[in-house]
Amino acid sequence: MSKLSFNQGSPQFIPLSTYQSYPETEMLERAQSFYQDMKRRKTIREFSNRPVPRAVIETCLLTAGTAPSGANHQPWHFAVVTDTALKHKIRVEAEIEEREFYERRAPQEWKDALAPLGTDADKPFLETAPYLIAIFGQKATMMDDGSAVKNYYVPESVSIATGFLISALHHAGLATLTHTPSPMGFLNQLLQRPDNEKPYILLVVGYPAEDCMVPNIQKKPLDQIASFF
Ligand code: IYR
Repeated sequence: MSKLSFNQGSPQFIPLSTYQSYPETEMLERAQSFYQDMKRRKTIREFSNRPVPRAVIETCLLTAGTAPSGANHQPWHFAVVTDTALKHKIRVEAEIEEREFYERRAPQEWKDALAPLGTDADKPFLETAPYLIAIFGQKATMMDDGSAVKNYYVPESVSIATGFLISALHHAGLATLTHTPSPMGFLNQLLQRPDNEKPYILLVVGYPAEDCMVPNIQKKPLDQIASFF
């Protein structure tokens, strides 16, 4: 593929045939029922080892791939890990960073902020959960001919795609943890991703453990997260 063949050339438009409108009452019902469903989503840290069908993961990744992105460059890569030995290596590397974080790097203020979540440096879920999805952002897209096409708004694009992915997985009946070992450059090495890619999030995916507990934390009400003008 040449440099120009990526989203190339003058615009070509097609009719918007996929848009669906709803009567206002139905719109509100849909908005409310989606909110109720999304509100049930909780980040979990206790996973079951029950296997998850790969087709579900693949379909949710396709959903993530529908996210909007800067210049439609889709500057993301999802490295999906199920291999036991690889999960073990990821856990070992993540726990090295996490131990450093909790014992030395993190300022007290940060540790205080995390206290209600009950997190610590032990990350057994990195081996228990059936799927780990390492989400990379691509500073540039490498073309087949070896040239590089610069990408735009990479963190924004990757974050939106990750939101789609978390929502899709939740919708399918799976639970997630947006894990952020820091730094997580070890993921490039373990998952053979090139230097132009930066790992953003290690998404842990699976079913909750039988006796899964979650922190009793609340989301802010509308008047604290939005203003209308
Ligand atoms: N990466 C660490 C610390 C951590 C940081 C934030 I900000 C969180 O919301 C949760 C955890 C860990 O995963 O434990």
